[in-house]
Amino acid sequence: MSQVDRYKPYKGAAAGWGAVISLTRNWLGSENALKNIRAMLKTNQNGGFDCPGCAWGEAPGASMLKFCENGAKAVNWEATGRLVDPAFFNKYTVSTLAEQSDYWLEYQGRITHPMRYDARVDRYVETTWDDAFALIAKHLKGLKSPHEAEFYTSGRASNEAAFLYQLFVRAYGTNNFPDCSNMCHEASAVSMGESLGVGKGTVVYEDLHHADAIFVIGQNPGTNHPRMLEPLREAVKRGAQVVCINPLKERGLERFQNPQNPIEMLSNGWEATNTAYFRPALGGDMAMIRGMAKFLLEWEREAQATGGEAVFDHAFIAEHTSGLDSYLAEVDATSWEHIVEQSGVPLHDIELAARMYARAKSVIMCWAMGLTQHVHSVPTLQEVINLQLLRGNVGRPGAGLSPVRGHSNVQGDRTMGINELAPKALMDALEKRFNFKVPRMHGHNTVMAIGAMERGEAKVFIGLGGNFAQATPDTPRTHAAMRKLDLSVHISTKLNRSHLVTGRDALILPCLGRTDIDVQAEGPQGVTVEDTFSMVHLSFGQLKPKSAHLKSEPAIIAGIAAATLGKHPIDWEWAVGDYGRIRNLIADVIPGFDNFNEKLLIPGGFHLGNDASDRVWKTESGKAQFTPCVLPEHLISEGVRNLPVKPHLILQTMRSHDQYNTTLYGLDDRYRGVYGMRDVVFANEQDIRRLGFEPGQKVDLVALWDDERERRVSGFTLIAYDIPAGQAAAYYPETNPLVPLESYGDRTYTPTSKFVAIRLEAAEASNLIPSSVA
Ligand SMILES: Nc1nc2c(c(=O)[nH]1)N[C@H]1C(S)=C(S)[C@@H](COP(=O)(O)OP(=O)(O)OC[C@H]3O[C@@H](n4cnc5c(=O)[nH]c(N)nc54)[C@H](O)[C@@H]3O)O[C@H]1N2
Ligand SMILES: Nc1nc2c(c(=O)[nH]1)N[C@H]1C(S)=C(S)[C@@H](COP(=O)(O)OP(=O)(O)OC[C@H]3O[C@@H](n4cnc5c(=O)[nH]c(N)nc54)[C@H](O)[C@@H]3O)O[C@H]1N2
Ligand SMILES: [Mo]
Repeated sequence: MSQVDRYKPYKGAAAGWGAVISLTRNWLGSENALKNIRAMLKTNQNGGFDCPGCAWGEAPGASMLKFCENGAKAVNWEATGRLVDPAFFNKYTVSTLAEQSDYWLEYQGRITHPMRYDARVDRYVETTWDDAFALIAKHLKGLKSPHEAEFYTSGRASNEAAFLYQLFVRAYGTNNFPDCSNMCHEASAVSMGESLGVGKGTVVYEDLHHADAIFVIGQNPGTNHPRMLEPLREAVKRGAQVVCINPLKERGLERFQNPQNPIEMLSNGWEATNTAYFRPALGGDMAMIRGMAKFLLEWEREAQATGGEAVFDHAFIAEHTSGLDSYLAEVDATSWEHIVEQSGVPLHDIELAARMYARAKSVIMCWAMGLTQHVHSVPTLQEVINLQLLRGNVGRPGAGLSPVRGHSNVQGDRTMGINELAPKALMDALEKRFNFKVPRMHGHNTVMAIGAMERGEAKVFIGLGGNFAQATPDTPRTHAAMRKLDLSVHISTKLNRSHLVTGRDALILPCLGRTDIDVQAEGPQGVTVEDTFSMVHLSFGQLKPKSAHLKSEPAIIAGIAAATLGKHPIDWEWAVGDYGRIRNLIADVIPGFDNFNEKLLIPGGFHLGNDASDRVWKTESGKAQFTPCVLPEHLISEGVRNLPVKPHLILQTMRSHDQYNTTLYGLDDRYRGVYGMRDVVFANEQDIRRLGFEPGQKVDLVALWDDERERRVSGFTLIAYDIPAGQAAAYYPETNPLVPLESYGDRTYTPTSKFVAIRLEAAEASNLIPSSVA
């Protein structure tokens, strides 16, 4: 392919024929095509397996085959016939493997045997499960304190695996649970927990059918939650409003950009439509939402003065909320100039958004990483909650708050207690049921765990899934920290970079995936997961495991636990013989899971319940809480500590269409018109020229931060793109070297992956290639 061909604006609709063609290419490239198609037919069906893609839920009673292009890619990727066996590891030293790309590493296939790193030959060599468990136990038992170990979890782990894992770790003696959630929806959990008493979404799938307006903020569902497009389309068709707030015009959402059914004329003559697309500054959402609230307040005061229809839901506010007055005082104190300047959205657009919001009886607010990966993500989300409370848009059909989760069971893992700061009630329940002293101190989150490794305080790392080395910020520094470990252990399906950033000892423990048949002592087992709507359901693998040496995640955890703790506090081997036994333990401890095994017989699973959606507020005040957060003074000076020089651009790091987090399925980003390459940076053509560069030129991106460390990625091609002035966008994980470990959200420790101040420098041997994407 010539370089010119690498940039082609995408003309088709999201999930149209382009998706089918890309899918077919993916399948035909697989050695297991037919089998995988058969497996696909069982995805998200009763008796089948839960899609290992995203956490989006199923429409209740859906009988049609439901899978999306990216879910199919996830299944196909896991179900590959290619194998990474001991012969493979014998062929390559770890240093040689480290020279390969992330794409190449995972493409090699499924890992077949437990492997142990042998530093003398710089290779992984085959080991036995017993030896692997004994090595882990030796290290764990040899630590001065249990807090010298870090237990990471990625959000694919099932409820059963997660529950056993946290039980083992707490019985061992620590709450060091860094997890992918720390880098993801932590801000949703913190803000909602504080304001509403529940750290999870308050809506269920059905609500989408009853909403008069759905706001999609900082989220790219066309790529990351493709099944969400369907209810959005359906909403527009029945006359509901879909409002997108996103600096990039994401394909899939773009259809919601153009006025479709003009409904009424606004007072000042603009046409109100039932779809609209607003493009804020990175991190400008809080100001935009504040502006909407300020308009509502103005209109409410007008209504009160003229005896018109109330804008606020006074009955709801009086009965269910607390803190309105101090919140409104804060709204009054926020100037329009500040709002417009910071949001990057013109005042009349903020007014239009407010009108659309106020016109809708029931509003659902959905969001993802565009809102959660900023310094001020918690106040931003509390502002979203404030707005919803003004009109009683919580705990009513068709209304609510919907943080759209990422990994297919990331929400369930938290429910099971994978939490460095778990609720007291959970700790009490564990202590009572299992009769051991549960540690109560704040454990390490992801950023803290890296710090502990860097200081040499953490000595053992165990990763239940994921790719810690690539998903985390400040890559070279994080890798150096990981290399200081005495032991690193990765429970994985596929080879990834984390396996190559070894401690003195290192193990790769290969596990069954979601698609694999899992047979234990009492026969084939299913696992459970919780989707973004708090629906819990069973998942049964369908494919014969690729190797007789694979163990399930629960079996691996049980093996580690038994070697380390014997039968304390449970007989681990007995528990994994039948996962129904683990579920009975869960039922004893975790609220909402009583009669767990019986409830799973309900087709489609059961809803966990959500106090806030029942208008029961488990907050400090016992009410839904208005929070008078102050708008940041300046985004840049707040977001970037002691900025040494003025940034050229603010960079967001995001996903392409052909990736699942650090897993790269391919090198295209079809909807953004990029083919065969990932080292690109999208910027506005005026910005590119203003900074003295040309589209197509290769540049280095240099992050600005107030320490001595140089943070640079090199040789990125500048793409002239439709992106607001002052902004840039590039792919994760390649740009993680630019995110300083110390740059994280207030109260969340979430790396600020959507707000990185950068300067551009001409790359050496600058190479001009044509590059313009619509
Ligand atoms: N196929 C596929 N599916 C996935 C994943 C995947 O990698 N591939 N990952 C899974 C995971 S773990 C997660 S968390 C989700 C992630 O799902 P998303 O959050 O959709 O993922 P990102 O690519 O990070 O996209 C962030 C979106 O927010 C916008 N944005 C960035 N900054 C701002 C801002 O300041 N304000 C606003 N309003 N918008 C902003 C970006 O333009 C982009 O559209 O997807 C899950 N599903
Ligand atoms: N710059 C930047 N950084 C980010 C983000 C961003 O937007 N920008 N997003 C953040 C977010 S939202 C998240 S969630 C994290 C993701 O962080 P992680 O969850 O750690 O990363 P993944 O890439 O999802 O993990 C992929 C690996 O999981 C393993 N795996 C796959 N399936 C299974 C399984 O069934 N069992 C087991 N045991 N292992 C399995 C495979 O070996 C694969 O290589 O990254 C975060 N990092
Ligand atoms: Mo995520």
